[in-house]
Amino acid sequence: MPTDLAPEQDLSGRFRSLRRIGEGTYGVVFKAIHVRDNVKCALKMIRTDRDEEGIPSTCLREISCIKDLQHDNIVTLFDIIYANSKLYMVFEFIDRDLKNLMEMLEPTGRMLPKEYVKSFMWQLLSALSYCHLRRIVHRDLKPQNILVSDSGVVKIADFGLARNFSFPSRNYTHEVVTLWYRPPEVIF
Ligand code: INR
Repeated sequence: MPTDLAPEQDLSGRFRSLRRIGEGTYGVVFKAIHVRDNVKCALKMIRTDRDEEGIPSTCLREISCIKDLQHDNIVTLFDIIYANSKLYMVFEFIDRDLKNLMEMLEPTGRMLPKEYVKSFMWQLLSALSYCHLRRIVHRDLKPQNILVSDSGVVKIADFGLARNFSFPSRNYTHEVVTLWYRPPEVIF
């Protein structure tokens, strides 16, 4: 698939793209290696040459939300690179998400031990509390957006639908949040 090679071609040898790992709210995510530092990272590629001119507002919103968030349980944005009409967000890499973990456990019939559930929950709530104190709402928390490291550290990703609510607005769209995870009051 040609798109799998895109980061390699566009980033002039700085990154070696390994595989496609997912699709964010917009843009494709690749696992890649920063060649010089030999560090694994997640490259989120955003096309900016489609129909609109410039960088999509959703993307600017995501960057402005996440760039100031520094917390052990929020995925770190290392860098932003603009090359060949594409914007790349360079993130720290984590091997799996909570959806993968649940899918691994399901066929075994085992459940995530209670201690893990408690620990994941604590980490998630501490990340959320950190966001909310800075008046950032994520608005799309779901297993795909919760990354889980080998050592059991949980990190929230994909701030593509996040909003800063420091300026109260009546204009929040209701169609936010993946259908399955929408609260009843939003569905009604
Ligand atoms: C994995 C993803 C591992 N790591 C999916 C994934 C499956 C298995 O999306 C991911 C990311 C990662 C990821 O390691 N770092 C980031 C995703 C995103 C940001 S985002 C950073 O914002 O959801 O696209």
